[in-house]
Amino acid sequence: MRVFSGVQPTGNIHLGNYLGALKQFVELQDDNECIYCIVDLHAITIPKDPIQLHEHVLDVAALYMAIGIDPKKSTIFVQSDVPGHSELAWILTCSSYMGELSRMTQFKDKSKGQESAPTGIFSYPLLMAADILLYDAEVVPVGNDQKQHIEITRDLAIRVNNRFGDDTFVVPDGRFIKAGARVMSLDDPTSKMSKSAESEMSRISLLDDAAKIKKAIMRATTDSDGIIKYDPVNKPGISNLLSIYAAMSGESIESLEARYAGEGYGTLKKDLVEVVKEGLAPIQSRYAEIRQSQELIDVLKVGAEKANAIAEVTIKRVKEKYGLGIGI
Ligand code: AQP
Repeated sequence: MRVFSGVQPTGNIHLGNYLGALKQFVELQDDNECIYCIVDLHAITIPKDPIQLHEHVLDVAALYMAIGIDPKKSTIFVQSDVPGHSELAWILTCSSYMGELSRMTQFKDKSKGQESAPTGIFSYPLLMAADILLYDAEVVPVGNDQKQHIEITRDLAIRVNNRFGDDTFVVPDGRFIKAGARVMSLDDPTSKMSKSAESEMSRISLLDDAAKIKKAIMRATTDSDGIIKYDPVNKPGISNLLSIYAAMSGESIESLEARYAGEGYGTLKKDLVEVVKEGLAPIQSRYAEIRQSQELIDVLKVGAEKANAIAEVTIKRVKEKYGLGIGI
């Protein structure tokens, strides 16, 4: 299977990104042809400091490798190094409707309260659809928050295929995992953990030190009944901690509920601190080795060459279908 996914270089990758998406990236690379992108064009939908953006691109690339994405097995590259993403996004824009884009919940959330929302936030799903369709990807491992964007990608592919033939685009499927598919904010478990949330205590980044991990988990919002039970509707805080615990340790939520029955939240939180620290320690030490290395730049250059080679074939095919260019 051809697998494609990406992460925005908008800050340090957190447990939500890791458990919802990145862990799957690693699992999939042994039996599939995997293409993993750092989606910097998506990051500029909200203005970014250029020097910081560049650093974040390298941070994410180094984290990809630190969590176990092996450049010998998977292609790792930066989105803006492959012009086909922008080209296909425009072509898809011309096959899309304002109505379907206006219905995207992420657009509604991100534009809330703004008199005039940036166009990039509105057309973001078209660039994401282009990212996926450019590589004829069959499988897209993502967190639950991207379900709607996968749906619109499928709709666009089917619409264009109905017009020009089924050999135009591969219609992709999303791949969502159970535990960790939607990690919630630690200080407000009714909203998702996010890189751009103001409060540092809302998330654990993969590079956080032991003291920050402890502080964020011990302060995590829970309820007052003291019962350790997975019930995301009525007990979102403790349910979030249980699902992080399960995803990081591999132990099932049911087994955790049984093991901690009758214990206080403090005991569960203390143990979770250790589980998270142990899980992140090897990632952090590998990251420190890779981040300043020449190997990182070499991997991204080779990755861009490989990605461009695939993208150019798709762009040529799609342009022919639409009657664009003179076929050079
Ligand atoms: N809280 C989450 N739980 C599970 N999965 C999540 N993902 C993001 N947040 C959670 C998944 O991580 C992958 C990469 O996400 P992204 O960086 O491309 O964009 P995002 O979804 O917008 O992530 P953030 O952290 O919320 O970034 P900001 O704050 O910059 O918008 C995706 O597969 C996503 O599903």
